[in-house]
Amino acid sequence: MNVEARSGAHAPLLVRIEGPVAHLVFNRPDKRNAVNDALLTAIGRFFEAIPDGVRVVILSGTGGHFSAGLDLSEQKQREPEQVMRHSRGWHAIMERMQFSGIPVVAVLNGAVMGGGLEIAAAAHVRIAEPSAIFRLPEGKRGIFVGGGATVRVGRIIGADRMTEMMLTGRSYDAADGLRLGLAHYLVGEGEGLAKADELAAEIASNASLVNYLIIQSIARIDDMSRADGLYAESLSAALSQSGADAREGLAAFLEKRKPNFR
Ligand code: 1HE
Repeated sequence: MNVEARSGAHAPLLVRIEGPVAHLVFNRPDKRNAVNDALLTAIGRFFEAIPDGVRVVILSGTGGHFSAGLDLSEQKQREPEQVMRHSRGWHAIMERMQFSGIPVVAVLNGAVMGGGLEIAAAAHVRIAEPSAIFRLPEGKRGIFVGGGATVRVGRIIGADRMTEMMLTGRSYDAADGLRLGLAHYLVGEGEGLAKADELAAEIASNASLVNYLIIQSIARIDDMSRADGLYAESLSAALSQSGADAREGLAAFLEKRKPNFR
């Protein structure tokens, strides 16, 4: 299905489905894929009702940039209540993306800044190209982050490093991003989508319940006490190891063949 045809080539978000993989492409190249309300809403709508058969999502941006963050031209003077509601709207959509149960792979190049980095941090697998620049420029714009960075970016690079990053407005390049965990892979320029396709095929071949549990359980257990985390791990193990997929995985290993999961 090609939703692009339905929503028009100028839609802020292009959606293309190829077998089990949905490609979501930020499509505001003239604005460096800055996230306006229309783009954010389109991302939210997709994750609210992921089409049947989709097992992995790949996020990327057109025009050599992932995203330059919040569209600052839409940010007229706002009352505290409006800012609060807007930020909570970002949180709701980022949560939906992180916890939909469908793994998300992000291809990062050019600007991965502000809200763009917040979106990337809600993805589960991040591939950087050498042009990627990671930055939280909010402090330099006279504002604080509001799209989930304190929780997600802070967990990836640590609260201490995020504090310094915001205070100084520094940029990290792709090699830094790999070292710090902002990216899991660093590939050549223009090679990110091919790597994403390769990883998506690998991820899609897992049992969908196991992908679901990996996504749901690990991040939540990270929020729990040690005792609660271990208990939740056992529950997740019990859920996964009693089903048909576990039988198939075990049988395939013993029969020296590839498993064929649901
Ligand atoms: C934008 C935006 C934007 C570009 N909102 N319009 N994010 C930032 O503070 C990053 C702001 N952007 C930049 O620092 C630079 O644009 C880039 C380093 C990303 C790219 O530089 P460059 O030289 O390739 O492009 P440019 O000429 O700066 O920008 C091209 C156009 O995109 C230009 O518009 P034009 O009409 O003059 O052509 C820019 O105005 C426009 N553009 N970035 C609006 N962000 C949930 S809270 C999250 C809070 C945040 O994310 S704050 C961080 C915002």
